[in-house]
Amino acid sequence: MQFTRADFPDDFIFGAATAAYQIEGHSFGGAGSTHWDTFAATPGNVFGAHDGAVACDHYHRFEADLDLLQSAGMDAYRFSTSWARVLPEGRGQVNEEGLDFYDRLVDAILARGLKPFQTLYHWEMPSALADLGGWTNRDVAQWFGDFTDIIMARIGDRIESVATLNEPWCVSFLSHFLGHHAPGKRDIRATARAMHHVNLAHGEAMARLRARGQKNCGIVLNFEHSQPGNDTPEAQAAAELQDAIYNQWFIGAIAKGSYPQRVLDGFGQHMPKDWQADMELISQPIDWLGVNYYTRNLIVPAPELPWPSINVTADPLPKTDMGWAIFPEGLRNILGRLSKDYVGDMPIYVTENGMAWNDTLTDEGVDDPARTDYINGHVLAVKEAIEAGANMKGFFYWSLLDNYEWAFGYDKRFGIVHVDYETQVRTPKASFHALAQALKTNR
Ligand code: IFM
Repeated sequence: MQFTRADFPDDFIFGAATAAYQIEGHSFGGAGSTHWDTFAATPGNVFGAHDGAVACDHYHRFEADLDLLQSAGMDAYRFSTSWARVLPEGRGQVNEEGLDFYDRLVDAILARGLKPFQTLYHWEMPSALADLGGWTNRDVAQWFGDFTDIIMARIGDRIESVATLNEPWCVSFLSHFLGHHAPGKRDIRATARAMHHVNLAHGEAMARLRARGQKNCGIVLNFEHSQPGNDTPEAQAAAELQDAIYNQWFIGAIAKGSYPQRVLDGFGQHMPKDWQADMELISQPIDWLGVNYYTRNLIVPAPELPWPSINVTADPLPKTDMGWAIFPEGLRNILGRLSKDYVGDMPIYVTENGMAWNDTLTDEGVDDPARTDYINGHVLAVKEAIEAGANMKGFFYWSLLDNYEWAFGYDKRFGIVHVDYETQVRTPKASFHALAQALKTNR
């Protein structure tokens, strides 16, 4: 790595991120069915019909996994608390075993001198609520608020920071318009509703957190570098529309209380009635912003398609195993833009950044120089953003462990720790050691 801790402010933290359904093993400990279980059980949705039933068996192995994190010299651990583990039916009867698990997890994080960064929703909608329309039902905001109260009453006294939701674009657009994630809908009306209700649920959860006196409350949004695929005015307009849908809709609602007009022009008639009245709740102050960044997309017009009439075109840049172009400049760019146009001096964390690679485990371990380069390039981009004035407070690698990569099942490996899914043996990769070495250098 070409950085050490000395390149960052004293209070800048390094960590790694995971999410409940992707690592815990959802069949353990009395968790209820989620829409990912049924989506995965439906042919054609998920590579190999893989699901999160066992995943990395983190439910039983979390102590050893946290030891790894600590041994890398990290400062913090970003994890999520599964709604369906705590409330198997999404509301009503609480699963005490689930609460006990998160209690033990938080204590174990603290015992290792790590800061617990919690995310309340990382995509496992309880099936019983999915039956009622999930994110398309306005009541989801109250259901989510109730879950927030229940889990925070148990662990809120010990966590460092809490995010309401992870990547609302994925929760709504990717899952209800593109159909790639559960619940696999492809419906513009469902999309408009989900894109508003996910913000409303954020607002309701924020209000509940504030009422409890919870500190350090924020949200994790995903951003990409949306760039015109050629130098025509039509490609420019297509990229601006993609940027509005992906990069502006959520932060605009939260930071400014408004939605981009060019998106409303496209699906405004499908928005829930009187959505404007919700914008005050949605735009209440947050304490920090989490930024997940992975790639850029080259956008071209697709006039033959209905709204938004855009497509992604081939990118000449080197790609990760997901086919995602590697473009650290995009991270520097979005961090600068967010701090200038939306959040000012508010603390910003890179809450996810990482790459999938087709790793090979040998007797010597896993040699993954491409991942080390990826981390290096993106951490240096964060350093440049700090130099340009962004109030950056931390960087979390995605992910600590190889894990369940949603529609790609266990086929894609993002971890700095290799997981053998047959034996559950963990092997830190060369990138893990490179990062640990960089973090060992004292300030
Ligand atoms: O694995 C996901 C994670 O759950 C959310 N952000 C992107 C990661 C890689 O696709």
